[in-house]
Amino acid sequence: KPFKRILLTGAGGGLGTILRERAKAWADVVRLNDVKDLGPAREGEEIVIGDLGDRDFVLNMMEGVDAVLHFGGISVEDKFEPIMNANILGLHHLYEAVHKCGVKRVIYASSSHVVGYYETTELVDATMPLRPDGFYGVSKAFGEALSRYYYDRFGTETVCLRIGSSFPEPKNSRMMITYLAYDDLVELIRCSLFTPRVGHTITFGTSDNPTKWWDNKHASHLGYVPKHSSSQFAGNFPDSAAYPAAGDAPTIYQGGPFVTAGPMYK
Ligand code: 15L
Repeated sequence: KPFKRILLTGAGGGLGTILRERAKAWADVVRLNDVKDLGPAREGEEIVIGDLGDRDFVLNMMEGVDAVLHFGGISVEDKFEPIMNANILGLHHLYEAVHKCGVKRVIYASSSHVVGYYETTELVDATMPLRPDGFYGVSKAFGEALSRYYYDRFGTETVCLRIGSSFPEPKNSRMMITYLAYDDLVELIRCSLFTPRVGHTITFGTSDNPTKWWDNKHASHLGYVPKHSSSQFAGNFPDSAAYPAAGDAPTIYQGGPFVTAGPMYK
């Protein structure tokens, strides 16, 4: 297999659970990390339970790793402190460890919420200024900046995946636009892992949905071609073609409900 050992963080999360099985095609061993219990290790797996906010833990976890799929951390809007621990401090630990252990490439689960404050009438590309829609989006923006720095400083390659909405199927009209089928997610990661030179790439992760908010022209070198589309679920959301229908914030802005979720104070 191409890699000896891939580290998958957030292995117990929504996408981590999918990748736990799918990453096996790419590495002899998949090392799985989460803060929560992951059950027993299956064939070809190693399990390391611990907190990304714990520096020594993260440094030890990286020993012997060739590539990282970083899907760990807080994945929705929350109070600043947990986001700071897992997504900001944790990311700093991760890149320190990546550098120390000479890991060549990181696939970083960023989010479309780094640009959630663009309006739903705008077409956004990877060179446009960030407009996060909450603390969560700000933390993902930090990850994009930190990984850029590690590329410029040390040549560590990262592909930042600005994932839309990756679920079994779209749950509302907005997700008809942001939907990323699991198979397309896996294909996007495969392209991100095996394209010979990626430098620091930012790519939007969606399937080939009828409506598009994001222009992936700056990531064409990845060769990612989505095979799925939200169109097969159009019947579930009869008025989704007219989205946004109303004039309230969650439909004006791409971030949808995230834009009004924060800030959450203690
Ligand atoms: C995200 O970034 C979240 O991780 C995910 O749970 C979804 O809510 C998604 O965005 C979305 O915008 O639908």
